[in-house]
Amino acid sequence: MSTKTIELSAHSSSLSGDYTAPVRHDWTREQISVLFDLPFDDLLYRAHTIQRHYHAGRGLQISQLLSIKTGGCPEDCGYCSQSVHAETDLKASALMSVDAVLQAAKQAKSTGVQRFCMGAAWRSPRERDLERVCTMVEGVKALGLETCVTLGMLTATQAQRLADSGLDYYNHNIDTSPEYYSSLTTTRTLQERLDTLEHVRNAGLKVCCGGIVGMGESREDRVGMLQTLANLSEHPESVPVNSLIRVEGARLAHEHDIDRLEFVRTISVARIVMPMSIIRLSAGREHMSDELQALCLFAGAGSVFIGEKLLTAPNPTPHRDRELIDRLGATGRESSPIQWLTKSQQ
Ligand code: SAM
Ligand code: DTB
Ligand code: SF4
Repeated sequence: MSTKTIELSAHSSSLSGDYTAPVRHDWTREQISVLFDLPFDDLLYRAHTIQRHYHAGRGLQISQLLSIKTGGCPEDCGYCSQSVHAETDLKASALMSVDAVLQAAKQAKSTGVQRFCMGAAWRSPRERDLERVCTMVEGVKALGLETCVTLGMLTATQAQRLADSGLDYYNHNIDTSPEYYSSLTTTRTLQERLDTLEHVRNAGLKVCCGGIVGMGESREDRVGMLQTLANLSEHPESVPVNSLIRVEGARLAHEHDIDRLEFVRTISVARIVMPMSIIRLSAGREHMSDELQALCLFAGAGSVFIGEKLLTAPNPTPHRDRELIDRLGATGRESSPIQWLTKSQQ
Protein backbone atom coordinates (compact mmCIF):
# COMPACT_ATOMS: atom_id res chain seq x y z
CA MET A 1 0.00 0.00 0.00
CA SER A 2 1.39 3.39 -0.95
CA THR A 3 1.84 5.71 1.97
CA LYS A 4 2.71 8.81 -0.02
CA THR A 5 1.06 11.66 1.84
CA ILE A 6 -1.13 14.30 0.33
CA GLU A 7 0.55 17.60 -0.42
CA LEU A 8 -1.45 20.48 0.88
CA SER A 9 -0.47 23.03 -1.67
CA ALA A 10 -3.11 24.45 -3.97
CA HIS A 11 -0.37 24.93 -6.53
CA SER A 12 0.86 21.37 -6.46
CA SER A 13 1.34 20.26 -10.03
CA SER A 14 2.09 16.63 -9.18
CA LEU A 15 -1.49 15.46 -9.07
CA SER A 16 -1.00 12.35 -11.14
CA GLY A 17 0.69 10.31 -8.40
CA ASP A 18 -0.79 7.55 -6.32
CA TYR A 19 -2.22 9.61 -3.47
CA THR A 20 -3.52 8.27 -0.23
CA ALA A 21 -4.26 10.26 2.85
CA PRO A 22 -2.99 9.16 6.21
CA VAL A 23 -5.52 9.17 9.05
CA ARG A 24 -4.71 12.37 10.92
CA HIS A 25 -6.23 14.21 13.86
CA ASP A 26 -4.22 17.42 13.66
CA TRP A 27 -5.74 19.24 10.71
CA THR A 28 -5.32 23.01 10.73
CA ARG A 29 -7.97 25.30 9.31
CA GLU A 30 -5.47 26.56 6.79
CA GLN A 31 -4.82 23.07 5.45
CA ILE A 32 -8.53 22.36 5.13
CA SER A 33 -9.08 25.73 3.42
CA VAL A 34 -6.36 24.88 0.90
CA LEU A 35 -8.27 21.72 0.03
CA PHE A 36 -11.54 23.64 -0.40
CA ASP A 37 -9.72 26.14 -2.67
CA LEU A 38 -8.29 23.52 -5.04
CA PRO A 39 -9.48 23.63 -8.63
CA PHE A 40 -12.64 21.48 -8.72
CA ASP A 41 -11.10 18.72 -10.83
CA ASP A 42 -7.99 18.47 -8.63
CA LEU A 43 -10.15 18.26 -5.51
CA LEU A 44 -12.34 15.57 -7.04
CA TYR A 45 -9.31 13.64 -8.24
CA ARG A 46 -7.79 13.60 -4.77
CA ALA A 47 -11.05 12.71 -3.05
CA HIS A 48 -11.87 9.94 -5.48
CA THR A 49 -8.36 8.49 -5.26
CA ILE A 50 -8.80 8.18 -1.52
CA GLN A 51 -12.27 6.69 -2.00
CA ARG A 52 -10.77 4.08 -4.31
CA HIS A 53 -7.87 3.34 -1.99
CA TYR A 54 -9.86 2.83 1.21
CA HIS A 55 -13.34 1.90 -0.01
CA ALA A 56 -12.95 0.14 -3.38
CA GLY A 57 -15.54 -2.52 -4.05
CA ARG A 58 -17.57 -1.67 -1.04
CA GLY A 59 -20.76 -0.62 -2.84
CA LEU A 60 -23.35 1.75 -1.52
CA GLN A 61 -24.35 1.46 2.15
CA ILE A 62 -28.11 1.76 2.43
CA SER A 63 -29.93 2.91 5.54
CA GLN A 64 -33.52 3.73 6.38
CA LEU A 65 -34.82 6.13 9.00
CA LEU A 66 -37.86 5.92 11.22
CA SER A 67 -39.07 8.69 13.51
CA ILE A 68 -40.02 6.72 16.62
CA LYS A 69 -41.05 9.85 18.55
CA THR A 70 -42.01 12.86 16.50
CA GLY A 71 -42.18 16.59 17.31
CA GLY A 72 -42.58 18.54 20.54
CA CYS A 73 -38.82 18.83 21.07
CA PRO A 74 -37.79 21.50 23.62
CA GLU A 75 -34.56 22.36 21.75
CA ASP A 76 -34.62 25.35 19.42
CA CYS A 77 -32.54 24.12 16.44
CA GLY A 78 -33.38 26.66 13.72
CA TYR A 79 -33.37 24.09 10.91
CA CYS A 80 -35.69 21.54 12.50
CA SER A 81 -39.39 20.89 11.94
CA GLN A 82 -39.67 19.08 15.27
CA SER A 83 -38.78 21.90 17.64
CA VAL A 84 -41.62 23.35 19.74
CA HIS A 85 -40.15 26.72 18.75
CA ALA A 86 -40.89 26.10 15.05
CA GLU A 87 -44.26 27.14 13.68
CA THR A 88 -44.83 24.07 11.58
CA ASP A 89 -48.00 22.05 11.26
CA LEU A 90 -46.19 18.85 12.18
CA LYS A 91 -48.28 16.64 14.45
CA ALA A 92 -46.38 15.60 17.58
CA SER A 93 -46.73 11.98 18.61
CA ALA A 94 -45.72 9.75 21.52
CA LEU A 95 -42.97 7.12 21.48
CA MET A 96 -44.04 4.29 19.14
CA SER A 97 -44.74 0.79 20.36
CA VAL A 98 -42.03 -1.85 19.95
CA ASP A 99 -44.34 -3.88 17.68
CA ALA A 100 -44.97 -0.99 15.32
CA VAL A 101 -41.23 -0.29 15.04
CA LEU A 102 -40.45 -3.95 14.32
CA GLN A 103 -43.11 -4.00 11.60
CA ALA A 104 -41.41 -1.04 9.92
CA ALA A 105 -37.99 -2.64 10.31
CA LYS A 106 -39.21 -5.90 8.73
CA GLN A 107 -40.57 -3.95 5.79
CA ALA A 108 -37.23 -2.10 5.44
CA LYS A 109 -35.28 -5.36 5.59
CA SER A 110 -37.41 -6.83 2.80
CA THR A 111 -36.31 -4.00 0.48
CA GLY A 112 -32.60 -4.65 1.02
CA VAL A 113 -31.89 -1.99 3.65
CA GLN A 114 -28.76 -2.73 5.72
CA ARG A 115 -29.06 -0.30 8.63
CA PHE A 116 -32.23 0.79 10.41
CA CYS A 117 -31.94 4.19 12.14
CA MET A 118 -34.45 5.25 14.76
CA GLY A 119 -34.75 8.93 15.67
CA ALA A 120 -36.53 10.61 18.58
CA ALA A 121 -37.19 14.33 19.02
CA TRP A 122 -35.82 14.55 22.54
CA ARG A 123 -33.31 16.79 24.27
CA SER A 124 -32.31 13.59 26.07
CA PRO A 125 -34.17 10.34 26.76
CA ARG A 126 -36.04 9.55 30.00
CA GLU A 127 -35.12 6.26 31.64
CA ARG A 128 -38.43 4.52 30.92
CA ASP A 129 -38.31 5.56 27.28
CA LEU A 130 -34.70 4.44 26.97
CA GLU A 131 -35.70 0.96 28.14
CA ARG A 132 -38.29 0.75 25.38
CA VAL A 133 -35.74 1.93 22.80
CA CYS A 134 -33.34 -0.81 24.00
CA THR A 135 -36.08 -3.40 23.40
CA MET A 136 -36.54 -1.96 19.89
CA VAL A 137 -32.78 -2.25 19.25
CA GLU A 138 -32.77 -5.89 20.35
CA GLY A 139 -35.72 -6.67 18.08
CA VAL A 140 -34.29 -4.89 15.04
CA LYS A 141 -30.93 -6.59 15.47
CA ALA A 142 -32.65 -9.96 15.68
CA LEU A 143 -34.02 -9.29 12.19
CA GLY A 144 -30.44 -9.16 10.92
CA LEU A 145 -30.24 -5.39 10.49
CA GLU A 146 -27.57 -3.01 11.74
CA THR A 147 -29.00 -0.58 14.26
CA CYS A 148 -28.56 3.15 14.83
CA VAL A 149 -30.45 5.49 17.15
CA THR A 150 -30.43 9.24 17.62
CA LEU A 151 -32.09 10.34 20.85
CA GLY A 152 -30.36 13.59 21.83
CA MET A 153 -27.88 13.98 24.68
CA LEU A 154 -26.87 10.94 26.73
CA THR A 155 -25.17 10.40 30.06
CA ALA A 156 -22.33 7.87 30.25
CA THR A 157 -24.71 5.39 31.91
CA GLN A 158 -27.33 5.78 29.17
CA ALA A 159 -24.71 5.26 26.46
CA GLN A 160 -23.59 2.10 28.23
CA ARG A 161 -27.18 0.87 28.53
CA LEU A 162 -27.62 1.27 24.76
CA ALA A 163 -24.34 -0.54 24.10
CA ASP A 164 -25.48 -3.40 26.34
CA SER A 165 -28.64 -3.75 24.27
CA GLY A 166 -26.45 -4.50 21.22
CA LEU A 167 -26.79 -1.11 19.49
CA ASP A 168 -24.27 -0.60 16.67
CA TYR A 169 -24.26 3.18 15.99
CA TYR A 170 -25.29 6.37 17.77
CA ASN A 171 -26.01 9.44 15.63
CA HIS A 172 -25.30 12.82 17.17
CA ASN A 173 -24.30 15.65 14.84
CA ILE A 174 -22.17 18.68 15.56
CA ASP A 175 -24.05 20.34 12.70
CA THR A 176 -21.67 23.26 12.03
CA SER A 177 -18.54 25.13 13.17
CA PRO A 178 -17.97 26.11 16.82
CA GLU A 179 -18.41 29.78 15.82
CA TYR A 180 -21.74 29.32 14.04
CA TYR A 181 -23.23 26.86 16.51
CA SER A 182 -25.06 29.38 18.70
CA SER A 183 -26.76 30.92 15.62
CA LEU A 184 -28.50 27.59 15.12
CA THR A 185 -29.29 26.36 18.60
CA THR A 186 -29.29 28.28 21.87
CA THR A 187 -30.69 25.61 24.19
CA ARG A 188 -27.44 23.63 24.34
CA THR A 189 -23.77 24.16 23.60
CA LEU A 190 -21.48 22.40 21.18
CA GLN A 191 -19.49 21.22 24.21
CA GLU A 192 -22.57 19.33 25.46
CA ARG A 193 -22.77 17.62 22.06
CA LEU A 194 -19.07 16.69 22.28
CA ASP A 195 -19.58 15.32 25.80
CA THR A 196 -22.28 12.96 24.55
CA LEU A 197 -20.03 11.85 21.70
CA GLU A 198 -17.36 11.00 24.24
CA HIS A 199 -19.81 8.94 26.32
CA VAL A 200 -20.86 7.11 23.15
CA ARG A 201 -17.25 6.30 22.26
CA ASN A 202 -16.37 5.22 25.79
CA ALA A 203 -19.32 2.83 25.76
CA GLY A 204 -17.82 1.14 22.68
CA LEU A 205 -20.54 2.27 20.27
CA LYS A 206 -19.77 3.33 16.71
CA VAL A 207 -20.26 7.01 16.03
CA CYS A 208 -22.34 8.62 13.29
CA CYS A 209 -21.60 12.34 13.40
CA GLY A 210 -21.72 15.07 10.79
CA GLY A 211 -23.53 18.26 10.00
CA ILE A 212 -25.64 20.36 7.70
CA VAL A 213 -24.64 22.71 4.91
CA GLY A 214 -26.72 25.47 3.35
CA MET A 215 -27.81 27.12 6.60
CA GLY A 216 -26.32 30.53 5.74
CA GLU A 217 -22.94 29.50 7.13
CA SER A 218 -19.72 30.68 5.46
CA ARG A 219 -17.04 28.59 3.77
CA GLU A 220 -14.97 29.17 6.93
CA ASP A 221 -17.78 27.53 8.97
CA ARG A 222 -17.73 24.48 6.72
CA VAL A 223 -13.96 24.36 7.20
CA GLY A 224 -14.46 24.65 10.99
CA MET A 225 -17.08 21.90 11.03
CA LEU A 226 -14.84 19.47 9.14
CA GLN A 227 -11.87 20.40 11.29
CA THR A 228 -13.85 19.66 14.46
CA LEU A 229 -14.92 16.27 13.09
CA ALA A 230 -11.50 15.34 11.72
CA ASN A 231 -9.72 16.25 14.94
CA LEU A 232 -11.90 14.10 17.19
CA SER A 233 -9.69 11.53 18.88
CA GLU A 234 -11.29 8.87 16.64
CA HIS A 235 -13.01 9.72 13.39
CA PRO A 236 -16.73 8.92 13.32
CA GLU A 237 -17.33 5.68 11.40
CA SER A 238 -20.19 7.48 9.59
CA VAL A 239 -20.24 11.16 8.65
CA PRO A 240 -23.61 12.40 7.41
CA VAL A 241 -23.44 15.51 5.24
CA ASN A 242 -26.95 16.94 5.16
CA SER A 243 -28.11 19.65 2.78
CA LEU A 244 -30.58 21.85 4.64
CA ILE A 245 -34.18 20.94 3.95
CA ARG A 246 -36.06 24.23 4.24
CA VAL A 247 -39.08 23.59 6.39
CA GLU A 248 -41.90 26.16 6.35
CA GLY A 249 -42.25 27.58 9.87
CA ALA A 250 -38.69 26.72 10.95
CA ARG A 251 -36.38 29.68 11.61
CA LEU A 252 -34.17 28.78 8.63
CA ALA A 253 -37.09 28.30 6.24
CA HIS A 254 -35.89 30.98 3.85
CA GLU A 255 -32.15 30.36 3.63
CA HIS A 256 -30.62 30.60 0.15
CA ASP A 257 -29.64 27.40 -1.56
CA ILE A 258 -25.95 26.56 -1.32
CA ASP A 259 -24.03 26.42 -4.62
CA ARG A 260 -24.23 22.77 -5.67
CA LEU A 261 -20.54 22.58 -6.51
CA GLU A 262 -19.72 23.92 -3.04
CA PHE A 263 -21.79 21.04 -1.66
CA VAL A 264 -19.70 18.58 -3.69
CA ARG A 265 -16.56 20.33 -2.43
CA THR A 266 -17.74 19.78 1.16
CA ILE A 267 -18.23 16.05 0.51
CA SER A 268 -14.82 15.85 -1.18
CA VAL A 269 -12.98 17.56 1.66
CA ALA A 270 -14.78 15.38 4.23
CA ARG A 271 -13.60 12.35 2.20
CA ILE A 272 -9.98 13.56 2.32
CA VAL A 273 -9.75 14.59 5.98
CA MET A 274 -11.50 11.44 7.29
CA PRO A 275 -10.31 8.88 4.75
CA MET A 276 -11.65 5.77 6.44
CA SER A 277 -15.10 7.07 7.38
CA ILE A 278 -18.22 6.39 5.37
CA ILE A 279 -19.50 9.76 4.15
CA ARG A 280 -23.29 9.77 3.96
CA LEU A 281 -25.15 11.75 1.33
CA SER A 282 -28.02 12.43 3.74
CA ALA A 283 -30.85 14.98 3.88
CA GLY A 284 -31.71 17.03 0.81
CA ARG A 285 -31.43 14.41 -1.95
CA GLU A 286 -35.05 14.99 -2.98
CA HIS A 287 -34.05 18.23 -4.68
CA MET A 288 -30.78 16.93 -6.14
CA SER A 289 -30.53 15.78 -9.75
CA ASP A 290 -29.36 12.22 -10.40
CA GLU A 291 -26.20 13.70 -11.90
CA LEU A 292 -25.42 15.74 -8.77
CA GLN A 293 -25.91 12.66 -6.62
CA ALA A 294 -23.64 10.65 -8.92
CA LEU A 295 -20.98 13.36 -8.56
CA CYS A 296 -21.30 13.23 -4.73
CA LEU A 297 -20.83 9.45 -4.82
CA PHE A 298 -17.81 9.83 -7.09
CA ALA A 299 -16.39 12.45 -4.70
CA GLY A 300 -16.55 9.97 -1.85
CA ALA A 301 -20.07 9.60 -0.45
CA GLY A 302 -20.74 5.91 0.20
CA SER A 303 -24.10 5.84 1.93
CA VAL A 304 -27.67 7.08 1.45
CA PHE A 305 -30.96 6.95 3.32
CA ILE A 306 -33.73 5.42 1.27
CA GLY A 307 -37.49 5.36 1.95
CA GLU A 308 -40.39 7.76 1.31
CA LYS A 309 -39.44 9.87 4.31
CA LEU A 310 -36.32 10.74 6.27
CA LEU A 311 -37.60 11.47 9.79
CA THR A 312 -40.32 13.97 8.93
CA ALA A 313 -39.14 15.36 5.59
CA PRO A 314 -39.61 13.84 2.15
CA ASN A 315 -36.93 11.79 0.43
CA PRO A 316 -36.73 10.65 -3.22
CA THR A 317 -39.32 7.96 -3.95
CA PRO A 318 -38.03 4.39 -3.55
CA HIS A 319 -38.77 3.91 -7.26
CA ARG A 320 -36.51 6.81 -8.25
CA ASP A 321 -33.77 5.58 -5.90
CA ARG A 322 -33.96 2.03 -7.21
CA GLU A 323 -33.60 3.31 -10.76
CA LEU A 324 -30.67 5.51 -9.79
CA ILE A 325 -28.90 2.70 -7.94
CA ASP A 326 -29.42 0.41 -10.96
CA ARG A 327 -28.23 3.01 -13.44
CA LEU A 328 -25.10 3.62 -11.36
CA GLY A 329 -24.49 -0.10 -10.86
CA ALA A 330 -24.14 0.66 -7.15
CA THR A 331 -24.75 -2.46 -5.12
CA GLY A 332 -25.11 -3.00 -1.39
CA ARG A 333 -22.14 -4.25 0.54
CA GLU A 334 -21.84 -7.38 2.63
CA SER A 335 -19.51 -6.52 5.45
CA SER A 336 -18.97 -3.49 7.65
CA PRO A 337 -16.19 -1.03 6.74
CA ILE A 338 -14.19 -1.84 9.79
CA GLN A 339 -14.20 -5.58 9.06
CA TRP A 340 -13.25 -4.88 5.47
CA LEU A 341 -10.36 -2.64 6.38
CA THR A 342 -9.09 -5.01 9.00
CA LYS A 343 -9.13 -7.88 6.50
CA SER A 344 -7.29 -5.96 3.79
CA GLN A 345 -4.62 -4.78 6.16
CA GLN A 346 -3.83 -8.21 7.53
N1 SAM B 1 -33.01 15.08 18.47
C1 SAM B 1 -31.88 14.38 18.07
C2 SAM B 1 -30.71 15.26 17.77
O1 SAM B 1 -30.88 16.42 17.48
O2 SAM B 1 -29.59 14.75 17.82
C3 SAM B 1 -32.12 13.45 16.89
C4 SAM B 1 -32.92 13.86 15.70
S1 SAM B 1 -32.29 15.19 14.72
C5 SAM B 1 -33.64 15.46 13.62
C6 SAM B 1 -30.99 14.48 13.75
C7 SAM B 1 -30.22 15.38 12.81
O3 SAM B 1 -30.99 15.65 11.66
C8 SAM B 1 -29.84 16.76 13.31
O4 SAM B 1 -28.69 16.74 14.09
C9 SAM B 1 -29.58 17.51 12.02
O5 SAM B 1 -28.21 17.42 11.66
C10 SAM B 1 -30.44 16.77 11.00
N2 SAM B 1 -31.54 17.63 10.54
C11 SAM B 1 -32.62 17.99 11.25
N3 SAM B 1 -33.43 18.80 10.52
C12 SAM B 1 -32.83 18.96 9.32
C13 SAM B 1 -33.17 19.68 8.14
N4 SAM B 1 -34.28 20.43 8.06
N5 SAM B 1 -32.33 19.61 7.10
C14 SAM B 1 -31.20 18.86 7.16
N6 SAM B 1 -30.84 18.16 8.24
C15 SAM B 1 -31.63 18.20 9.31
C1 DTB C 1 -28.52 12.82 9.88
O1 DTB C 1 -27.45 13.47 9.93
N1 DTB C 1 -29.45 13.00 8.95
C2 DTB C 1 -30.60 12.15 9.23
C3 DTB C 1 -30.09 11.29 10.41
N2 DTB C 1 -28.84 11.89 10.73
C4 DTB C 1 -30.91 11.12 11.62
C5 DTB C 1 -31.80 12.95 9.59
C6 DTB C 1 -32.14 14.00 8.59
C7 DTB C 1 -33.37 14.66 9.06
C8 DTB C 1 -33.97 15.50 8.01
C9 DTB C 1 -35.13 16.26 8.48
C10 DTB C 1 -36.33 15.45 8.83
O2 DTB C 1 -36.61 14.39 8.25
O3 DTB C 1 -37.08 15.91 9.69
FE1 SF4 D 1 -34.87 18.51 18.73
FE2 SF4 D 1 -33.04 17.16 17.34
FE3 SF4 D 1 -34.80 18.77 16.09
FE4 SF4 D 1 -32.89 19.85 17.56
S1 SF4 D 1 -32.59 18.60 15.70
S2 SF4 D 1 -35.07 20.42 17.59
S3 SF4 D 1 -32.70 18.35 19.19
S4 SF4 D 1 -35.27 16.92 17.20
